[in-house]
Amino acid sequence: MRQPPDIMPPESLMQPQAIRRYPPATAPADLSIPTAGWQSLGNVTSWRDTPRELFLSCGAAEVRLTLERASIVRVRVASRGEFGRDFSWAVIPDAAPEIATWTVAETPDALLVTAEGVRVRVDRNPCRISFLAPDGRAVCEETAADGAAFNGPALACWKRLHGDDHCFGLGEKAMPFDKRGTSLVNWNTDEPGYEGWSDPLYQSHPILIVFNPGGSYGLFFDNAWRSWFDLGKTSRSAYGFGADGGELNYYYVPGPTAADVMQRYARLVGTMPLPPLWALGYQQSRYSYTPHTRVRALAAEFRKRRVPCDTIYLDIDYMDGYRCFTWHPKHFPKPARLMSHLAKQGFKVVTILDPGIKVDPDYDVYRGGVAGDHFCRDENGEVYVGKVWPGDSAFPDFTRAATRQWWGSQYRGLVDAGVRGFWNDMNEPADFSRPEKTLPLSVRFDNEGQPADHRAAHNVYGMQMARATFEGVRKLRPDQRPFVLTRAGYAGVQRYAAVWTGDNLSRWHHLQMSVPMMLNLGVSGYVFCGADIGGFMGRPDAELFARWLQLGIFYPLCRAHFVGWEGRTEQDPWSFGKQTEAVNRRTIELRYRLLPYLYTEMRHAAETGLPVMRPLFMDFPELPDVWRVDSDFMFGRQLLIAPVLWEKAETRWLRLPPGTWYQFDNLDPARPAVRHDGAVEPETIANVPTGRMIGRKIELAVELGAIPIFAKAGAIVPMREVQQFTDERPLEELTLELFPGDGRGWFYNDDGSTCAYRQGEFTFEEYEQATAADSRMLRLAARQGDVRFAPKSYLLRFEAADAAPTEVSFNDEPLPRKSKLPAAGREAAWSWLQNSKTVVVRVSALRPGDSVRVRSRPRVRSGRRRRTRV
Ligand code: MIG
Repeated sequence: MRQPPDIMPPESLMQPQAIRRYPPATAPADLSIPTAGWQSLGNVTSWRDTPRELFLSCGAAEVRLTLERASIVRVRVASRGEFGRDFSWAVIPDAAPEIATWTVAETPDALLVTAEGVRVRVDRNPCRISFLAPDGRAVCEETAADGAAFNGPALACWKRLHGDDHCFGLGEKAMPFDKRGTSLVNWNTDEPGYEGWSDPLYQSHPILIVFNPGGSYGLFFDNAWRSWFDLGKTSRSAYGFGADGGELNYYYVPGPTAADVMQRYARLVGTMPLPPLWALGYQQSRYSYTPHTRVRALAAEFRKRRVPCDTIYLDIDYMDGYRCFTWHPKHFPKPARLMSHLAKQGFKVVTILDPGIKVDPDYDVYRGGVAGDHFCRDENGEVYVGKVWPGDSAFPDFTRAATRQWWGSQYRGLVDAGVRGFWNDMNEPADFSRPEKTLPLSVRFDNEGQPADHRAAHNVYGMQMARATFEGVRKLRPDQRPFVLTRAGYAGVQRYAAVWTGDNLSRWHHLQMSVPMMLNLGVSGYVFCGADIGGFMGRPDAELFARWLQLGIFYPLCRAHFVGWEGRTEQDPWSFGKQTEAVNRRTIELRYRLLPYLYTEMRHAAETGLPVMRPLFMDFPELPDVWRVDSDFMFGRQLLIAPVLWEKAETRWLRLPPGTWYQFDNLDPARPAVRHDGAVEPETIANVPTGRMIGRKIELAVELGAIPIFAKAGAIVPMREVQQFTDERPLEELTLELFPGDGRGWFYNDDGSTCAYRQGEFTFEEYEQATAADSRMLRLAARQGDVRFAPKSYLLRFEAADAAPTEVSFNDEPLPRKSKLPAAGREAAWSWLQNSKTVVVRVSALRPGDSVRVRSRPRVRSGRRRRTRV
């Protein structure tokens, strides 16, 4: 076997790979690197350990294992024995360093590493690394045919797949929900009008979640070069990952549940910061709303028609010749005046920026960029000039700290004008002048002080632009939470920005596809995401837009956006006629009614890293074939959504997960909640124990206005009245939707926009619900924080009641029954709503420990004991 001796260790120390596998050949031609053949790691020739590390020598190659935070094990392999700089764009410093240690035991064939929560077996001949559960069960193994492999600068690693492993995560992918059997590439790409299977797209998240009903794990390949994953495509029983260069550097993230994996991964790369409340309202966008009179008219239309909306986006045409940080002098002559006019009506404006800076000596940002040496240079040291919207453009080097600071400070004008949010587009980075759609690979980057070419910097470019924006805006308005939206990113970008899934199409299958895309973004740690509602390119009809909106109110980022070519229908909620206008209004109103719940769940996500829009396999791993469910999902911890994703659908069927569920379409208070039994575990089928759940198929009628929603038994869902924008009125009364069963629920509240919540200026309430044969009880179990943000009154809605109760009591004191409830703030009272089968109770401020009980039989008085049956 011939190899260039300068890059490969002596042949005797490396083994040719028993099974040869190659990265998928989907790369543009100039990305392929001449290779000398793949070779895998040879035998362990020596080793030593410390309380948290294990060093292995395999001839000239070196392997390092480290015990990281949260029982995560890191593996680094240097084929020539030399590790480069230990640096990551994704991994954050450990906020709470643990002092966990491991022990290493030696056998003739292997080294056995034991730590809390994880075990590792290193086979010595040849060197192969397997991960085991604490009970010794093999979770993620390497056989002699697998393991680390090198080919010149290219590197790879292969591991076993079990028959019942399923592959999720990997961020933004237009691939099937379960990615087993596919291969895919991470190379941020501007892909307008992508389709199912288009790959790669705008973002790179090399975090794989291997779901197995018996125990899941994660594999984070922290390498920002062009990378690939082959998930059982080349070989049905193995998966591999690799990159064109950089280091073989990955993290094994133990489960056992998928949620455990996500929480541990969040410890590594961080979570999204809590967004401002307004960013959770409905957002309206168009390419572009211009001139300013049109923006004013749009805003007025929302308020006149009483369609709630918080945010209007200004796309590239607001700028002067697409020069970043400028305004078009004719179309937007007085931006500050426009902003304050809109702010008075409750609108927040988000403006777009692209990285390409127009080459124009009369343009101060260009001049400043040249003076500060902020632009990327080609291999000859000249500023690289590509082509984007402004024509000839230079590209700031966001991998350089000084450039990020400079960029961040440029936002002053926009911030001062009253712009509230910042949209970063085209930051793959896109370059129209090149066939490969991005800068040449030879372009140089600072790479955080270790100069490298575009191959090393490409996948983090967008992330670092978003970071520069986030950090800059935070500095300019230190008391306000920034809102940044980015198109490109790399693992960890969730710390700086929300993401939308780029240029989708106004087609039914794009609506369908957006669900698995969001779910996989969510399990990849990217909580705050959305797709362009209605589709960006093409034109939806009334039905598609209405259905898309009905799904879109459950995207954490709820934004309608489209290309607005003149003379074609707009994509506003009222653009499709009177009938769907009413439907769309009700749909958006539901989002606003749900805000207390959504905000609470977003806060939970910001703390834990767990997604808000979550796949059923997360909560119900035991449900058969749950890895296939890519159209139903949990919205937060209490609600299951079964969106209607098919044209002209009259019915919608689904299988409910285990437990009892209450169908409460549109969360419509006027209608009764309908009880359904979910999947059950039959003891036997034909006398053979199955150990498997049987899902019950149910079929629902879904007229155009219907949004099928199911609350799980015991669910407690905090809601409020409709507002036209999120900060129209402070929350006075909180509604708690209560469904029979035992359960817990939560409510989080704060000022909605500043960072004071970090100093304890928030209220967090935990409720507890218990249901017995003849009574239902709701209790405020605990309250944390500042009572200032607690509700002044509560409207408790005990849904799905059989009949009018005989008594409703507050802390055991009976409350008066009224045919109509008194206004909030008056006396506490209850009422029975026959049509919706609801017991409504209004009480004023609750203190921890306070409870409300609904009885359907006369109370057993104290003194008289109930007979216990023997
Ligand atoms: O080359 O700014 O994905 O949302 O409207 C197209 C214009 C540039 C692509 C973005 C899209 C945006 C559009 N942009």
